[in-house]
Amino acid sequence: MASAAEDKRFMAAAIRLSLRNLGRTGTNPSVGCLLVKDEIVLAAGVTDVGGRPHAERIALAEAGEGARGATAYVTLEPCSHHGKTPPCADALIAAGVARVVISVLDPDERVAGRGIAALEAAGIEVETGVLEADGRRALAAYLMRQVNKRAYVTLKLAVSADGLLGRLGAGQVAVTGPVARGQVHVLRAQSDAILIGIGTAKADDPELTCRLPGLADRSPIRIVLDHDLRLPLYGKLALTARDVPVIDVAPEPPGFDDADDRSLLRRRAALDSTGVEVLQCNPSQLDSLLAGLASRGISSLLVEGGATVARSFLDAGLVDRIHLYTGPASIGESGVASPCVSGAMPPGFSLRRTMRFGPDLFEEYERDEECSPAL
Ligand code: AOF
Ligand code: ZN
Repeated sequence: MASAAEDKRFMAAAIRLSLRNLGRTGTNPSVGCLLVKDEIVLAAGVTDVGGRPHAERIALAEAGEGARGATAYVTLEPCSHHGKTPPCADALIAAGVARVVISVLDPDERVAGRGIAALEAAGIEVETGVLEADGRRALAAYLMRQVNKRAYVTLKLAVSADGLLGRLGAGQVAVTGPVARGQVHVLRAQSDAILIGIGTAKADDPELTCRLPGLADRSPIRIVLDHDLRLPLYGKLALTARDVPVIDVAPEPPGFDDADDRSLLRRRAALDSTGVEVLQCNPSQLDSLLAGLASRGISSLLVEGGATVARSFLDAGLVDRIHLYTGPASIGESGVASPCVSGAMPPGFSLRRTMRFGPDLFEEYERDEECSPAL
């Protein structure tokens, strides 16, 4: 019988493994599973790209007969439903697994405790809630969409030493170095969608794709908040919209009654012709936008710019996590102030970890539980 410390050690490894396919499993969570016997890992599985096969099936296939009598460490309760794949609980039972250790219960109403019940009914010993806080963190986007029906929001800010985000009218200003920028590309790869405001789209002409070697196939959907349909037709976003989707969020369709409306309609038709999708949703109603994105299967949203957009998400109470990068250089005059800087964060957020990427400081802040929607 494994000790509590051993259970935590193997669960920590399973959680770490689950991060491998974060952002690549569609609406399905990226789950990690280890099969362990006599303190030796026999097999490991992580939910496959696209969401199937599930983690347990991959690990069981690898272990073969060796799974008999083993302990399975799974970051999410094994499924009990016949969805696109048969239940993992049945597969664990059939393989003769003796014990199943789970971090987080699955809120999917087709599962919700039934996975555990099936395992226990078959005489398997089940332990739940092991490293649950870490497990929830790794599954946060999935849990947010399942339970709260909205996308989980990470706000990323790159701030100069004097607390500024960039220089007005100067286009992209390098605030952080290449290692920190590489980290942002990893974060992009783990996110289902990335969002900026029209001001940033016009000033910076960003591409917003993930351009790290080995991760270039993992670009998120790109979203622009664009009240007046001003997204440049010949900017990088519109020009690459047929390769990586771009959603331009604009208010209700205009009427036909005045010249302004007619020009909006013309711009809309022009955007359509580039492959950009115009999504009708008031860009000021961020909660309905996040709900709309969730209903399209977008669980994680990375908000990347600029100050106005960051502030509106913060003011609406819709930021779940902040990734703050602080570079060593100052921007000085005509700089745009960041809504938050190291040591002066909005109330309700706590520092969770700090790292150095070359000359840059990275800090991750998480929303305090009492200020977060229930997960
Ligand atoms: C597991 N292991 O690795 C994952 C699970 O459409 P399906 O059949 O793929 O089912 C999707 C649901 O399965 C999803 O909502 C969640 O409840 C569960 N995901 N379960 O046992 C896994 N990814
Ligand atoms: Zn399953």
